[in-house]
Amino acid sequence: MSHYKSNLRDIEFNLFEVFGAQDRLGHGPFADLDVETARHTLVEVERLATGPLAASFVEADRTPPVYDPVACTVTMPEGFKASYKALMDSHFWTLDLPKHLGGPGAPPSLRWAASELMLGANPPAFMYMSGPGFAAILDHLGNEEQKKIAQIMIERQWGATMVLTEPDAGSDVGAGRTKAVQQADGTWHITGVKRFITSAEHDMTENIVHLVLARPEGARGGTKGLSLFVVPKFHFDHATGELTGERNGVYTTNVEKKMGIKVSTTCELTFGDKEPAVGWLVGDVHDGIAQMFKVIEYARMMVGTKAIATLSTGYLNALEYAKNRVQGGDLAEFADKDAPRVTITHHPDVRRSLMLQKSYAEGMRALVHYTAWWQDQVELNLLGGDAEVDLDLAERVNDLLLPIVKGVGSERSFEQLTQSLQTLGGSGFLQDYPIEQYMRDSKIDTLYEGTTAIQGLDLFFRKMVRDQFQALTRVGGEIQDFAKGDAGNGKLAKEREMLGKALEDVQGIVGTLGGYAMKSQQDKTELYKVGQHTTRLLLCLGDLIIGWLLLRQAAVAVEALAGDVSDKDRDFYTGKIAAAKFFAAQRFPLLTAERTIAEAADNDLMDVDEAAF
Ligand code: ST9
Ligand code: FAD
Repeated sequence: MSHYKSNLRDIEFNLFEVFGAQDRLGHGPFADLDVETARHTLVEVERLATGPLAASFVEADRTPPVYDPVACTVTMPEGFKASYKALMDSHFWTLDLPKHLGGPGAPPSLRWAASELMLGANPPAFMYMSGPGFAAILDHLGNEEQKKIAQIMIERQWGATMVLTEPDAGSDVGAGRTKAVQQADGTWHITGVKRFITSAEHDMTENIVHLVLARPEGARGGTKGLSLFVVPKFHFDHATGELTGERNGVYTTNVEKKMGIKVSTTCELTFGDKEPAVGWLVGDVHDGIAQMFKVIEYARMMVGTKAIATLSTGYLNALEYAKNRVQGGDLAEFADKDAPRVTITHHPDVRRSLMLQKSYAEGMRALVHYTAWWQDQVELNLLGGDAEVDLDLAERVNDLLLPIVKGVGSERSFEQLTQSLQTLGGSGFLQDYPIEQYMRDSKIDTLYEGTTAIQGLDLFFRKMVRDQFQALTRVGGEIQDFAKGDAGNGKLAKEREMLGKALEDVQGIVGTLGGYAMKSQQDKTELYKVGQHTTRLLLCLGDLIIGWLLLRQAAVAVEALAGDVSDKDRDFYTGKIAAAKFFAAQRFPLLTAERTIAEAADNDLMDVDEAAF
């Protein structure tokens, strides 16, 4: 039995019933991929995900990769290798590629829909698979020779990594000390130690290409002094891709032992200790941090989607257990000790918890699809299709939503997975069920690709203040229009009113933090008040958007239920309405309290002596 419980019905609901992918598929730049092919693709991806991809989930956790410190190599577990091979043989990794590199011409919305299924079943396999995706970015940024390297990476299905972090440079990437020295032949020699590098060593591909941030000799400090280099594990003929047999001087000198995603190798990489570590400057320009952010933006969306996919399968596992577990009598019959025993789905507290899990899992899936809709608009603009909004706005809104997908997606998923585990009682704590592993495997999502604190700072300072609130105004306007409209045929009137109040509360928090930021021009310590509340803002804006999207889904469901529907669909749509109403009733009122807290901010906390903590 597969650990992975997919929710293709809900994915298709988002794609076709809520966000209208049928208007984009089969047209313009996405002409080669029509609705029927898209649906077929998703069914096939689901088959792969719940089957061969999910098959190594437990083995990969219990018998993790083995590191040989003498040879600096890693042996991967056999079952995981089989999952990885099935994934590569499926060629679904081409979905993310542009057409000139062999992609099928799929819009981001379909790509993320398919990615959710793979990420829910086996996230490390998805990450090892990303070599061709890295190649697409190298193709975009690189010079002619590097574009050829990108093609070789795809043809030969090489692995790839993103290499930023150092022992003293985690969130603060600009503190990196890894050095690059230019050689007479135009190449660069890299020296230094990077840590925590995902997929940097394994035995599943012929070569691994590292994209490395390093500081050229004499370059300025901070992120702006960093450049991006291509550093392969093995040297190869740049025209044919044939390995020359020569080792490049980049070695994995340690593999971390971790809480979760144990099969994903997390490597210390040492450059230039033995042979020189030869690198090539990407695109012949010194613009490393901006170039690396092309990878990071994708990876932040990926991490959020991974977390949400895990919550979804966690919830569905919990639901299945709850429907079968008989324990205790109906609360309304509490005086009758002989009353029949019931399944735990009858207990109000279990129902509360299950509905909270459902509303976050489905509301955050909608958040991924909403973000992907904006990404579709970006691509339509770039590829000459009929976009509904212009490129500038599409990019701004996508930028605004990324920290929410990543930061809120990871935080709420982990939080709600504790609820999924709780649903199973003591059994949840056992390795007989997948949820304890889900929790261990998903904790990383709040940490890598920028911790939650970093997402909160990014959201407020870059995506709001620096954007002059343009993207936020657009999204706020859409929410306002929905709240003031008549969606739901009278059945969602109370919830739309609550949405209006929730919007006001979140706008209140934004305004309050904006006020502190303004005052910081006179008194720099006002920024501490902002910094104490950026994570709060992130989570509150997340709840607002999640609640709004759930209500949009509920409005679609109300309409669908007015027509002829199958019994299965009746249950599905009824569940949509129930989740939206529940979320509005139980989460929106909390935003008022959050606003009160933000408005009452002072700097007392900053004055507490460290010794008093
Ligand atoms: C990691 C990997 O954790 C974990 C999993 C790996 C999985 C790998 C597989 C997935 C990859 C897939 C491959 C690709 C597939 C593609 C397929 C599609 C074809 N947005 O604010 P400033 C830039 S890796 C955009 O002054 P500080 C911008 O250029 C480790 N750009 O920053 C800016 O210049 P300007 C992850 C942004 O104070 C410049 O940076 N580590 C953004 O110098 C400077 O900005 C982290 O994520 C943005 N949001 O530095 C580090 N922000 O302003 C977290 C900045 O002129 N720390 N830029 O435009 C941070 O993000 C910090 O805020 C900091 C601060 C380092 C940026
Ligand atoms: P720190 O930056 O030391 O943060 C410690 C705490 O302080 C955090 O809670 C953080 O939120 C908080 N904090 C730090 N600075 C601030 C601030 N300015 N304001 C508010 N709070 C702050 N890196 C790569 O380059 N490539 C990879 O492939 C990769 N894969 C990884 C895989 C795993 C399993 C792990 C654990 C890490 C990986 N990383 C990778 C590194 C990862 O991106 C960093 O761990 C992350 O960016 C945080 O850095 P740090 O661990 O040094 O924590």
